[in-house]
Amino acid sequence: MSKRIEIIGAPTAFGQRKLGVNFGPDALRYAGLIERIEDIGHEVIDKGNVQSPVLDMKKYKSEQKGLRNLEEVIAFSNNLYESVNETVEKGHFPLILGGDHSLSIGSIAGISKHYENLGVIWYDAHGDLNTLESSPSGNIHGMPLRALIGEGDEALTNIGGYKNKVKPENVVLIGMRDLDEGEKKYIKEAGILTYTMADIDRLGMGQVISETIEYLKDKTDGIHLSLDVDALDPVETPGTGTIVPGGATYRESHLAMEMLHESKLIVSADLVEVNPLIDEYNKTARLAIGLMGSFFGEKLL
Ligand code: 4U7
Ligand code: MN
Ligand code: MN
Ligand code: MN
Repeated sequence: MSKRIEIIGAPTAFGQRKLGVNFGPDALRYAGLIERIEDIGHEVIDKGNVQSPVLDMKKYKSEQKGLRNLEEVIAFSNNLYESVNETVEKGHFPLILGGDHSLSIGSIAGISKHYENLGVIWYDAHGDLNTLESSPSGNIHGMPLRALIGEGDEALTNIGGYKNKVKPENVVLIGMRDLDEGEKKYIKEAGILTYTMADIDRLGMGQVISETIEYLKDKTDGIHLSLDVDALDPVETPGTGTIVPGGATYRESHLAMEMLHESKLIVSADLVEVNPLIDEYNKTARLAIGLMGSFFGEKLL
């Protein structure tokens, strides 16, 4: 079944402190993302990049108290929300290219509006479940999932004019290996289904993805994939701002993408945290487009 996929570039670096992640969307385009998906037989429309507020270098580099670059993150989230919302209204598949992971606040706001029970698969080394109080950094890219669940700064939880975009029981975390203390506590309290790297070692990625699909398929009316490239081992994806050793392998990640494709349950995706300025000749973007190949149904034979 071929799809109409709309690519939405989300060139934001405001959620963290390493410039260059805002060039992620173009790094992915230049590595051949669009051709790769078209060759599978899908129709691809590139909507270009969402408008970003101007980045004031002095402010960006300064020490800030509280939520870093909050105003810019809010402005950017509103713009992205509008674009994603429009794509879903047209019935097309939104593929959002990041940009740091704070963009999911806007992207999922635009998607969840159209679903009663959106499932979310968070493929990441991190839970991104901090609030300002639990965050060791103040960086909003460590907080999007918690904001989407409805906790944290009022402006962030209310993007799109509504709250509680995602229910904790509709979330699955995969690839976890760097959770802050507050996040661990919250995961247990909220009962979020979590597969750490240790779980992946023991069960195997195939079992992890089967269980994930089984867990979400009847209680959700669509599933969003949020793919942070730091879920993979830094050997595969060095070009990302917050690397953590011991990640998912190349083959494990392809297997995950192939199985998600076969499930036919995924309605939208973010591909985030690609930073070409700290990469090795765009290696991370090249790996990521291979993953998108598997995710959209490319076959080896
Ligand atoms: B990413 C961190 F403290 N938890 O909050 C934080 F370890 O989107 C990292 O997953 C967050 O890359 C990483 O700053 C956010 C840190
Ligand atoms: Mn993340
Ligand atoms: Mn991460
Ligand atoms: Mn990261």
